[in-house]
Amino acid sequence: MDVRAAVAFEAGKPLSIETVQLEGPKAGEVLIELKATGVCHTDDYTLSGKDPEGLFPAILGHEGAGIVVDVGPGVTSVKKGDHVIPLYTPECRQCEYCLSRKTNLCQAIRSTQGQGLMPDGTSRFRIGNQRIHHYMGTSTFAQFTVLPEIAVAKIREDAPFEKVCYIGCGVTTGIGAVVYTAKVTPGSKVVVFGLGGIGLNVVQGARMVGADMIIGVDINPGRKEMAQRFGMTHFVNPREVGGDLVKYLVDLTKGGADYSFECIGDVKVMRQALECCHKGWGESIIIGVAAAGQEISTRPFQLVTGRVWKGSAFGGARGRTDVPKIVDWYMEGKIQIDPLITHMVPLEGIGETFDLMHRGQSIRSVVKY
Ligand code: NAD
Ligand code: DAO
Ligand code: ZN
Repeated sequence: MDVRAAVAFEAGKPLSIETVQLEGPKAGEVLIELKATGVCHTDDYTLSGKDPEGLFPAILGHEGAGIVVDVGPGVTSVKKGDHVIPLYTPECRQCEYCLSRKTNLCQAIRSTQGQGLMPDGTSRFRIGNQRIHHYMGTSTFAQFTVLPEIAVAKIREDAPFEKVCYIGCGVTTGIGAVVYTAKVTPGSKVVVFGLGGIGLNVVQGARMVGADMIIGVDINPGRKEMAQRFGMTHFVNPREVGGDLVKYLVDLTKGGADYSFECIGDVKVMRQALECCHKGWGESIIIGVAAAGQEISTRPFQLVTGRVWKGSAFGGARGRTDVPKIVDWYMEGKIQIDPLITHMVPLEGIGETFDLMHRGQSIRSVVKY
């Protein structure tokens, strides 16, 4: 079928709106009509050419929501008409990783997904004879996309697509890191470094689980008001702290954070996030993705004395199980999404959303199909 899509032909070049040909679903796969997609920093990172694993030409996008319009042979978990969120982290419930219950990093389709292909090793997108790669297994910058059924979460039908698409990445990454990775306990002292599309969701996750002190750290004072609305109790601008930021935060928390979250992707900040944690038990969760080749460091004694360094991908969420629950939390008013969606555009306006992101003027832009 012919599908309108924003195609990334080359690194560093703007996306181009094209008509592409999409082949239908094969065994175990579903065809989804996307209704909305968020535009995330990771799409921008890949488009910029800085992502060493970036493949071109490709259809980017990994934060979508839509409706199943066709299913291939053998599909049992979803049917035509179901509302779904595509998952860049699938959940097969059968691989060693899924069965371990220790990780959400299902490996069932990992190798082909990393090559920009469907599990049978082919791409379903092309323009004439030119193959177009899939991206993160989702390719949501297209009106229609094909995914394996293990990579779609079925959600309730009254949830608005243009809001819950954000649960496909940013919301789940932030809230999940609090709930599933760190398992933050009520009464905790939490420090969140970076109050963007991810960090604000960490803040609201911390509030949801009953943290007492939620300190937000950002060099952009413009983030303070929104973070307060999401539950931040104290704001710290590192540029206004006279001396050592770590000491300042340890003093503010009277001994150190129970949990800290790095939501920037800066290896120097990752060190500060670990070292502001409480001796003996403080845990620091790295969410930010640092540039290729970067390394983290600290004095090993920081770990010997009980601080814990962890990472979190997609908030540690098991997509098919946890994403529908997060949609419920939104629909029940337990979490907010609407204020974070600062811009909404048609597919033709997608280029502008990257400009807004570069200027730090948006938190999340959504393309509504
Ligand atoms: P964003 O740009 O919206 O937010 C980053 C914030 O950090 C901004 O408000 C900025 O002002 C602030 N900041 C920058 N440098 C700072 C510094 N030195 N000290 C304090 N604040 C600083 O980005 P985002 O969309 O929230 O994404 C954050 C990171 O999370 C990115 O690296 C992204 O790639 C990553 N990410 C990770 C996952 C995962 O599963 N682990 C998923 C999605 C995104
Ligand atoms: O299993 O090795 C693997 C792949 C894990 C991918 C996790 C991605 C998490 C962070 C990337 C940012 C997503 C928008
Ligand atoms: Zn699996």
